[in-house]
Amino acid sequence: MTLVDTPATTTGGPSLAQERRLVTAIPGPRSQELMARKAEAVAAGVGHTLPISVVAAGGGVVVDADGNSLIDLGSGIAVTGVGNSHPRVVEAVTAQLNAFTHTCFTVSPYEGYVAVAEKLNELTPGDHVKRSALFNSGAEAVENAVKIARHFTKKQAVVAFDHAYHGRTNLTMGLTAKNIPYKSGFGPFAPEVYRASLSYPFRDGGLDGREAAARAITQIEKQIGAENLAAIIIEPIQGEGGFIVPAAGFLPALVEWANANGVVFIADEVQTGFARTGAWFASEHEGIVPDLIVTAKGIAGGLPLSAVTGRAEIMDSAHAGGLGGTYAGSPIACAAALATIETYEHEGLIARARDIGAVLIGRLNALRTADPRIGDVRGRGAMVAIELVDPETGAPDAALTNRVAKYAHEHGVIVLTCGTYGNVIRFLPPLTISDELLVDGLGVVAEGLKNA
Ligand code: PLZ
Repeated sequence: MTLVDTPATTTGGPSLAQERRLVTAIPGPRSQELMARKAEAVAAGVGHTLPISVVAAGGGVVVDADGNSLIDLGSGIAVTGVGNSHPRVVEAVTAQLNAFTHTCFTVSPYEGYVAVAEKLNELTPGDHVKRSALFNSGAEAVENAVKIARHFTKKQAVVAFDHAYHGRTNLTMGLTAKNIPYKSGFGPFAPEVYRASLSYPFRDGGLDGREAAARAITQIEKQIGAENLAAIIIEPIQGEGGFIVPAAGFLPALVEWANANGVVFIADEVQTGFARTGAWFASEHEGIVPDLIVTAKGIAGGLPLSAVTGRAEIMDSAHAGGLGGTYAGSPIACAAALATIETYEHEGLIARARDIGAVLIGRLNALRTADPRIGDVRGRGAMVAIELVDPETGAPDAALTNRVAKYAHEHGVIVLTCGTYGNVIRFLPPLTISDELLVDGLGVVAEGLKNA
């Protein structure tokens, strides 16, 4: 590979050339320069999957300062569902920037916030009366969902699940299962957080959904008691924990038990939400209606916004002034969200997520047939993963996973890993990616497996 001094691209969006193009090694010299500055300026705890210097992105590619164009199979962790710098989003944000940038919604309100709340109330599962409140990050919204559930129930305990990920703030670290890298040394964690067993079909010895739910419910009843339990929080498909799709019937049984026992059921759809899984929300695949639903990431085309949406009687239980935040529901993020939601609708991206899923599942299953190191292929829509194992023992193979990811990165494909055991490669492409790029990216991953 030759080192070419290509000028940086500065205009992103879908008009960017949709191609994998390597003009330097990855990371190239300019990226390395930035990483050297970064090491001197940024806290060492802030790490990177792929240490490049991004200058533009759009459609299905990310372009770096060296002129390399990489295939984006990560969407900045499931955020840019509509693609980076989507023209509708750029236009809406620009108009809002020119009108006003900030007032604080709890000081002097504006329409964008209310319009986003209306849209969320309409799109989320269930036809009951709903209310929404907006925040900045997924973790902040999870914290608020728990606050609201505690206020409503006058109870304190919260149950999260094995392999869960809910954020990096103190309460959400406590809800998160995995020690390294999220928790180690950062405690003590918030009290009254308990953990129950998940349904993990690849690793729980054939328990069906109802059986796995019965196991979790017994743990909850014996160790906590419904009379002390404010809320159950769960990702309908676990994200960071390994793209674990629970067995059919698991989620409905938990919802049924929560409803019958005065426990608020919170679906954390931060990663699964907004068209990603081939439905607006992953809860729909199991026909469940959460009491509260937490959204973020894909909601606003890359701008920071999150929300809690749920039953009016629960949401309205907090006293006036009990919910808020300086930037919560920023007018710019709200403008982006309205344009983003319109784009999902207008461009048929829910159906597109299902098509992407068919390509992913089809190709990955074909690979699996020929390669027993791929223990499992799973997911829904454009949220799909492979779990890599030792074919003899079924033990997780994190080293292989890292080699494959590294190969993909060096060959111009952004893939992310995840999983409690670090042995899962996940695919979360922007829903605006072309089939050509998707297939090319998967081909590189296949080569990586062959080479590893
Ligand atoms: N809930 C289900 O997936 C964020 C973590 C990135 P924030 N997942 C990506 C990292 O390494 O920090 C996430 C999630 C689920 C909550 C969150 C938290 O969302 O916007 O990162 O706070």
